[in-house]
Amino acid sequence: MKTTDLDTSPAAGNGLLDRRFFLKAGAAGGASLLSAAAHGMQREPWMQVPGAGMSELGAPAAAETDLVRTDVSSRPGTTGSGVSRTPLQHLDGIVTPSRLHFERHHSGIPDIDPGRHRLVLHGLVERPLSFSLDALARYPVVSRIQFLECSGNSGALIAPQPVPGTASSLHGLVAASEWGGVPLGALLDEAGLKPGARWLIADGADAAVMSRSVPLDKILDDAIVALYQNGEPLRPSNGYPMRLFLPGWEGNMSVKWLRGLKVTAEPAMTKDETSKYSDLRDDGVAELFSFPMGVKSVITNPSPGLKLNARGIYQVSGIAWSGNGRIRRVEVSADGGRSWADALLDEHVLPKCLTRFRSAWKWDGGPAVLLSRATDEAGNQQPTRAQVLEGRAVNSFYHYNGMQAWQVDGNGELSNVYA
Ligand SMILES: Nc1nc2c(c(=O)[nH]1)N[C@H]1C(S)=C(S)[C@@H](COP(=O)(O)O)O[C@H]1N2
Ligand SMILES: [Mo]
Repeated sequence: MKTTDLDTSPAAGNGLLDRRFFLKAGAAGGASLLSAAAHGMQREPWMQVPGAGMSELGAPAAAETDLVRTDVSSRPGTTGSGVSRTPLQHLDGIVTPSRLHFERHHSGIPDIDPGRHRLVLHGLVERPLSFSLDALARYPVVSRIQFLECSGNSGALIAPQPVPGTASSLHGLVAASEWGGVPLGALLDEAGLKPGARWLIADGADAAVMSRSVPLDKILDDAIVALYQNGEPLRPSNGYPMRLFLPGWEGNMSVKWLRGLKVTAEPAMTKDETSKYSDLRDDGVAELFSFPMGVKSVITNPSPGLKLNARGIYQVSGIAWSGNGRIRRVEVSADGGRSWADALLDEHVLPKCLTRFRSAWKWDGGPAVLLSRATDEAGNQQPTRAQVLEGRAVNSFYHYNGMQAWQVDGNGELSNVYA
């Protein structure tokens, strides 16, 4: 089927096509027509010798040099106090390979002896308990595919002028994994809550002793002590041998290398929930405990660094997520937000998970501004940048979930702009 045979009726301005386009358009992609020379049918060198053997550990194809975490950086004078970012623009689907899951450490990755590590549950409980890794692994495990996002993600978008960046450098502190672990409610049941128990203070076995207060109703709702990530035991950078995982809530609260769980009546007001991870308003009030991550989306392809080489039909694809539940709808604009068309959502639309969306777009070779906006099942619509910044103090950067605009210039290069 030639592209010209396809229904390219517009769904919104500047070339956005109906989202069902790709369902019927098998041949809209970049395959070249088979010539008489039948290029690609000769016996290539790699067909003339037996291939390589098996190996104990898999690795990506050597040619895929972009499949690395980006912007790996640590604060001056430290080795492990910083971040690395998920290369969002080089991934598709919804699951992030563990080796590309972003990292955020406040004092590096501790070298934990799993045999000696203990999780201690104490405070307002009838029976304080201590769990070894073996003991914990004997409890029933549940698993779910869910996102983890640092609340500092996308904070660069508060800059008064748009900073140059890629989907990864601007938004790469988000990832989704299949997290497996023991529901924390089961451990609390065993310990027995005392009257007045309302909060749980979780702390980690790293030198930063990251500690956060979590309301007990969240714990009883869907918190787990995660032991597995994408089917294998957690990786050291993501909390081995165990971490707290709080679906949909700001990443900071999912305490890695989980060591202490203290049941209390009041929050502990730790440094990590007062001076940090709080939202300063322009009236001087700091809002504490902004737990669920707001509804958000970003177009990952095309995006800066991925050039459009020729005019024609493209698949515009990206990820959307919400800490409030499922994504209900994603819309895409190619004219800077003047008109919108519904994107197609991939089959897996899971609660508190990345959802992959796709739109068909016919680039006419001229300038365009691509945007996406997501709506979650609770009815929250992703705000504009101006809406997010309203009422915020200057430099208040946590929990930024505004729409991302990518400008396409006449050469097919993309850049971060404010629409
Ligand atoms: N013990 C401990 N837990 C921690 C941190 C930390 O530095 N120490 N960083 C937090 C932050 S700010 C985030 S965003 C997530 C990042 O998890 P990841 O490194 O698995 O992506 O872990 C959280 N849990
Ligand atoms: Mo974070």
